Amino acid sequence: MSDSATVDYDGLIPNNVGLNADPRLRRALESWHPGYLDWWRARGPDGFQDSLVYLRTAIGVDSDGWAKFGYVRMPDYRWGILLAPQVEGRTIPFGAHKGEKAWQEVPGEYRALLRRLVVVQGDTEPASVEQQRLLGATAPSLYDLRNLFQVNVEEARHLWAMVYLLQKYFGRDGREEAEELLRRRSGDRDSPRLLGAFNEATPDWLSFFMFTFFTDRDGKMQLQALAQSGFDPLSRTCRFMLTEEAHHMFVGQTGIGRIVERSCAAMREAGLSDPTDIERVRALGVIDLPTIQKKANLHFALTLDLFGGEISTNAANVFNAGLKGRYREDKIADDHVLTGATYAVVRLRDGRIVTEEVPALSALNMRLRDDFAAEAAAGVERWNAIIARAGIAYRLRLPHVAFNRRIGEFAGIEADPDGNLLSAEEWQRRRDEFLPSAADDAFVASLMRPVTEPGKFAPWIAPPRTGIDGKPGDFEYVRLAG
Ligand code: BYC
Ligand code: FE
Ligand code: FE
Repeated sequence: MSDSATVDYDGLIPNNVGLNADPRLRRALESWHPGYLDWWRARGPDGFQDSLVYLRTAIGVDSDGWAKFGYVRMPDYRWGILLAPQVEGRTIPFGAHKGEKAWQEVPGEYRALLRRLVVVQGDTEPASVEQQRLLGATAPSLYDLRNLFQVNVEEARHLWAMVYLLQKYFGRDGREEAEELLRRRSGDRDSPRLLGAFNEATPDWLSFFMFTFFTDRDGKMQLQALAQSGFDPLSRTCRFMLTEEAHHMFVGQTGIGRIVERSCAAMREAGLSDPTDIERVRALGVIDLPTIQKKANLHFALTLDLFGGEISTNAANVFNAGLKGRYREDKIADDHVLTGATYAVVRLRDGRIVTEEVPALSALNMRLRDDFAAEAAAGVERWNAIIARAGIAYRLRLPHVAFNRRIGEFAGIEADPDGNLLSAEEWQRRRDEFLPSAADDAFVASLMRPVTEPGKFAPWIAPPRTGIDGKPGDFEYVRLAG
């Protein structure tokens, strides 16, 4: 058993899980490695594979000094297997086994449930890399290009994190699942990724920033819930993944913030006071706020679907089993068993949207989603503060949870962003008021021209306040290969 905080960097696969002492596992991972590299080259970032990218690489698992920065060619990135340190005497924090010793091996009765969670988590990681594959060609700056690639290599490391669990703890099925993770493909008709949002396109940088703001935040919430797991290796893996996740959401929060800032500044400079005068705002070469709102509507709804149904026996089962907890379970003051507790769920009843108390165990997806929505709303307010500082009368907001859903209570109805139910006809007629229209997408696409000179930014986005790793504004974050 390895409980080491030092990372072995000598072998093919950097790790702190004692790979050298486990030849069977090492062979399994080493034989998965070539297929992984093939996947990275074929489905990872298109181009740029010979460029030197100023990336951070995880080198330890201590809270400070866990990463180092340096120029790396992406295929040479040291994707490693890193677990947060083992907590001595840890017990299962919730569910029917609460208080028992945390599992170091897969509990036989929950093998299938656990495998499913690991596979779903693992599937999203390469999916996001595939979705972002073409964005490098239109990056608004070298700074943004570098951030894209940082997110990509870390999501790919998250795939390694799950593949490690599959290969170490799930034998033959685990090895098969690890192959399947490289085989399924985002958006593929015959072999799509498992969850809806991970089969959507990420066609432009506005979408990329929305994705990292909303969908990576689902990643954070789900990883937080899995970090509570009574299956200790899953908990430790997820705890370390969370250290990387913060940067992904930073990219989204600040990316949209910089777009909003630039749009507002351009309007002021031109003396435009009506942010909904889309034609005139667009003529300035910046993205109008209503289009940003529509993109937010799209990505928020897609991400809400990732939480599963509001009422879910799957969620109750994985909680009872001690496999997946609530967001910050360790900070919640209740019995952590939840028999008899209730939770308020927004539901559809007789064609109306109502709030209803239901057994808390069946509402765990809803609860996690509420935690997500509260955090997302706080992030939106930071964008609104930028708009307010510019003296422009406009507010961005999250749409109602019933808006444009494909999973759960509201999958079968249509609603506007205020939560008013609409007939199918009215939805069709008014769709383009709520979601990006073909014309909106075409306008955003028209702005997507690459800027590759150090320190320069595309005209639709403001520069960041500070550089990565304290670097100055004109730092060459990516040295493009000839
Ligand atoms: N699309 O009981 P229900 C990340 C299925 S993101 C398609 O309501 P459950 C990342 C469901 O599988 C975090 N199918 O839901 C972010 C079930 O099928 P079965 C990823 C869906 O099971 C950015 C049926 O519908 N991690 O890391 O409680 C970049 C009934 O489901 C969807 C996780 O999600 C959907 N959206 O909840 C990179 C954590 N939703 O079993 C990375 C692990 C539901 O009847 N996963 N279905 O055949 C889970 O905890 C759960 O699987 C879910 C679904 C929360 C996703
Ligand atoms: Fe991830
Ligand atoms: Fe992420």
